Amino acid sequence: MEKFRSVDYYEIEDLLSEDERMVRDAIRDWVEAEFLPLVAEHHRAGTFPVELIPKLGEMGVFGATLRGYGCAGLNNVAYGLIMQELERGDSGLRSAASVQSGLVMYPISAYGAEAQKERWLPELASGRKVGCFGLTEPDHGSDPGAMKTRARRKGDAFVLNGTKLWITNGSIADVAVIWAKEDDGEIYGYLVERGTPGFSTLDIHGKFSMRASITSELSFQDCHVPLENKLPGVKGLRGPLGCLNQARYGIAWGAVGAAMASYDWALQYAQQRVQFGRPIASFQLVQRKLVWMVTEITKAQLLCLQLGRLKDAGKARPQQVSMAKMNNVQMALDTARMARDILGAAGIVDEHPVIRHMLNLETVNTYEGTHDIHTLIIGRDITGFSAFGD
Ligand code: TGC
Ligand code: FAD
Repeated sequence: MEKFRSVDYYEIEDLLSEDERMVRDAIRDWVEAEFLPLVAEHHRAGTFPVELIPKLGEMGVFGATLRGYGCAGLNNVAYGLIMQELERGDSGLRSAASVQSGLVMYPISAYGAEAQKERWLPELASGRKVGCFGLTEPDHGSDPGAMKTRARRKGDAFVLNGTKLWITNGSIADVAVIWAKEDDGEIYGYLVERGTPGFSTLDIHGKFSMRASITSELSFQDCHVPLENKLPGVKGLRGPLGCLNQARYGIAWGAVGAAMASYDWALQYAQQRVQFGRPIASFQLVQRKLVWMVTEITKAQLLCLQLGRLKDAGKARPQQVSMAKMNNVQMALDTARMARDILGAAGIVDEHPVIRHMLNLETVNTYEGTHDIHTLIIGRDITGFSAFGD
């Protein structure tokens, strides 16, 4: 079957600039030529093609909206289109890019000292170095404000103790952005380098979702981090949550990519698969599913395009990002499940990409704030009442 077509039912193409289209097409071509031939094997093996990371850097994917320090300085719509194309390949590929960009380079750029920016941003932009982001803990996922990880000042170092769980790229990261509480009860960010005594990692196995992505546990046992590795520009939960705005924005676009890939595949399959002497695409119930998918994909495309324009104008609110993440990921998950159904038994094997997208999207629904947490963020915004108890 043809790899990808392009879902554009509402001529959204015309709303993009030539530069935005060029960036998208370059990433799309690369994903088709270099990534798709590898992904099924990595998915089976539960590995990530780490050798592609410098290539992503070369293409300007990492920290693409940042200016200077070797970053591409693209607008947010172009960045979103990159995320869409990477996730048409696999959610794990988009994850690697959004963690590096939104969760590692963004906090260094927004909250870091000049020396930290000069040291890390060019290396991360080029993909010569890899970063990870440690917020979630075994006992604190949706409620990171209650984290247990502690950073205590001792002489010329902060001493970190605690555990971070479910950390993308944890074991391959050269630098980990770790969020911990000091004795004043406030949360601060620290850059912890790989090899720092007291810092160890362990990969999580047995995943049925995000198999082509590395997910790790990070442990800190009396881990001494130099004073100059603290991010000086932020204090409180607003620090990590500010980073999540960036990554959630990328996920809203990425989910559309996974949905487009699933829909494209199901449409072609339905046109070719014959039952009762006719292509299954001719049956009304199959058409209803395909129509639902293309309609919801179109609405999601418009949602994230307008969000990108708002972001470029400096007007996007975190609650609007929550709406796009919540809606688009649910849409993508429903699309992938319907596409899997249209493929019948063929839908359960990895010869077709649909089941891989479907399983990945279970994670995407959960990470970066679960679907229900985003519902409650929007609920708080529109009603003025918090369901979180504050
Ligand atoms: P709350 O009282 O709402 O806020 C505390 C402070 O933070 C500020 N704030 C934000 N700032 C920037 N951006 C946002 N989106 C913000 N949301 C809140 C807020 O103004 C306040 O500031 P200040 O100065 O007044 O103190 O805090 P809360 O404890 O009630 O929590 C609210 C809640 C539940 C919405 C929040 O904790 C939350 O979003 N939970 C979800 C956790 C989450 O998303 N974790 C993601 C971990 S990283 C990850 O999953 C990476 S996956 C990577 C991949 O592979 O792609
Ligand atoms: P919980 O918070 O325990 O939630 C369990 C269920 O309870 C959910 O359905 C949730 O919606 C519901 N719930 C919780 N609170 C409420 C409430 N107040 N009202 C209603 N329902 C509620 N984290 C990082 O820090 N860095 C990473 O790089 C990272 N990468 C990840 C990669 C993968 C593959 C996965 C699976 C997770 C990753 N995470 C990462 C962690 C992720 O952000 C958390 O899993 C997520 O925030 C949810 O936390 P939890 O799993 O502890 O679920």
